[in-house]
Amino acid sequence: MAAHAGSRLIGAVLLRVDRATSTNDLLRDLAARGAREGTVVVAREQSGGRGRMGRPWLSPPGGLWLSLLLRPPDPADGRIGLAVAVGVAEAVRTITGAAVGLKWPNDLMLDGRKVGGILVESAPPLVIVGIGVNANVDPAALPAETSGTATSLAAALGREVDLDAVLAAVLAGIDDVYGAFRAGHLGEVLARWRDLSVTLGRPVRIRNGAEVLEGTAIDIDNDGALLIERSDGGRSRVIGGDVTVLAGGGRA
Ligand code: BT5
Repeated sequence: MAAHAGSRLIGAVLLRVDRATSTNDLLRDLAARGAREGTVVVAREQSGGRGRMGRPWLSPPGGLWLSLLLRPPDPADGRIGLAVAVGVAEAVRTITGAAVGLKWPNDLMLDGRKVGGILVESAPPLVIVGIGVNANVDPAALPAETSGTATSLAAALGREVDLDAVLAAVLAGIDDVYGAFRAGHLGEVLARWRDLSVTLGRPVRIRNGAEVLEGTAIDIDNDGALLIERSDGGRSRVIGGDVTVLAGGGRA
């Protein structure tokens, strides 16, 4: 493990490994052995990377696969994932110039495709946040089910990005937004999320298990839930699920 200089929380302790099954699991083990808040684990590749609800997350070399340990005021606060997504998206935009946006709740989007995702696993009083960014990954090497829906920074920019520079920027970006989050500046964090959103103002379909809901995504509320205006004019408040942005309508 190597320590950074400075007073930053996120990445003050940083462990790099060549390969992990899942960096979330590796960090969970470290947490059980007393790792402190802000500890980060980065793997060059994962053999058992996962997304939400146990879905597989393909993690070949060339991507940015990391997990970080947080001890937030309320480990069940769903806005943690939104806050981390803001930090990652802002940093990637600044350091690479790629116009990464956010799709509620946890997707990093680029050119209408998924370029990364965030997995929040609560282990009270801790929270383990996994972050995957397809940096220099060839989208053609990703699973067939992602064909046409996934991209990478390199594919979109037409050049490889400097993984270490992206990692450093992402850690600094999360440090910044998590600082605001911990200080209780939720309004600011949610405003930054809205600025990056590719969901709001758009017609969407939301699947949550067997439930399907369609309408226009109009906002996120103070708790980070997605507010939908249905075609019958009524409103729904969504706290989980998978959002598909439907073609047409609204702002980009
Ligand atoms: C996510 O889940 O988007 C969260 C992904 C989190 C990955 C990080 S990597 C470091 C840390 N360690 C882990 O084990 N995980 C975290 P979800 O929204 O459920 O999206 C999963 C779906 O995305 C899958 O069912 C596939 O369809 C698709 N997918 C899989 N690998 C992908 C990839 N590399 N790029 C884009 N889409 C992918």
